[in-house]
Amino acid sequence: MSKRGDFEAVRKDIAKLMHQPEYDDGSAGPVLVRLAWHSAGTYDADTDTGGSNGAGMRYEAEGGDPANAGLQHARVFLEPVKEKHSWITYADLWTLGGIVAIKEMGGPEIPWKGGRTDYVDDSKLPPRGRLPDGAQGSDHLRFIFYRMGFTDQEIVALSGAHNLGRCHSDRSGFEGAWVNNPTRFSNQYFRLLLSLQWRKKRLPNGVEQYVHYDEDSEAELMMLPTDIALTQDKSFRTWVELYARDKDRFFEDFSKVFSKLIELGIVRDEDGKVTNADNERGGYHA
Ligand code: ZEM
Repeated sequence: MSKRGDFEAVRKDIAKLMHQPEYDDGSAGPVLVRLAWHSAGTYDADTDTGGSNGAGMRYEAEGGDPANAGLQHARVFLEPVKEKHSWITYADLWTLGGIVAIKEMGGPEIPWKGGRTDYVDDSKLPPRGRLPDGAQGSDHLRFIFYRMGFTDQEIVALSGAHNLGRCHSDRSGFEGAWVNNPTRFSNQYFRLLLSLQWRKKRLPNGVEQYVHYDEDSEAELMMLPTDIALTQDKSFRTWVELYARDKDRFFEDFSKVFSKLIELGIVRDEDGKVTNADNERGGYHA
């Protein structure tokens, strides 16, 4: 148990659980990043519903969304941290988990503030279908991400998270990793998107993705149809090209946009205190 509000102590314990020799590529990092993203990426700016407040994935309505398949692994990784620092809310823990994982995998420092609530406000629950579908194209990406208030540039920067981790046929139906070293944060994803020949492949389960056989590593790399769409759409492509040649700019922009993502629907006063978290019921009160 740490002192209430000692987020440094929590960060340290999250960093310690990153190394998971038995899991995927030996790291809890990628799935932690995906948990943070899916916890926040249900936000709808018009109706002010969804977002990380409430940690709704603990419950079937959101946790059982097929889009969230596999994220129980991330929640299980974080459970000992929650047990040790029981004062932290799940909503804070899941977003902080993503931040710490990105840093531990060599990514940028991302501004993070606590104060999210675990109180589930039924009027703020997101319906299913708010998260993107990898089988679609650029219109769908805009439909999903404009709803959250993101621009084309921000959509491309966020997509750079596909430097990390992999697809699992038993979770999404897609299969494989985007890059050769999927536990190291870099701009490799953008470079490979532009430099390799991607051919469409239909998997035995009927799902279509793009693949490239890499001679050096003797591994097949993959891209989702939505990833390929970023190279085919004029406005998106400009940013793919920029991030492929300028890693620092990618890190800088990714840091900003990920920070924006995990603040969606969180309202703060000038001291940074969250004003729309019901702290009486499941919030963090220092
Ligand atoms: Zn992902 N993502 N994502 N993504 N994602 C997967 C895996 C990961 C899309 C998508 O359909 C998928 C963002 C955006 C988008 C990560 C981070 C972020 C998988 C594979 C799919 C199908 C899931 C599986 O089978 O386990 C689509 C269509 C997106 C629209 C642009 C954004 C934004 C992210 C963070 C900023 C990460 C880290 C993974 C790897 C997870 C893992 O378990 O290894």
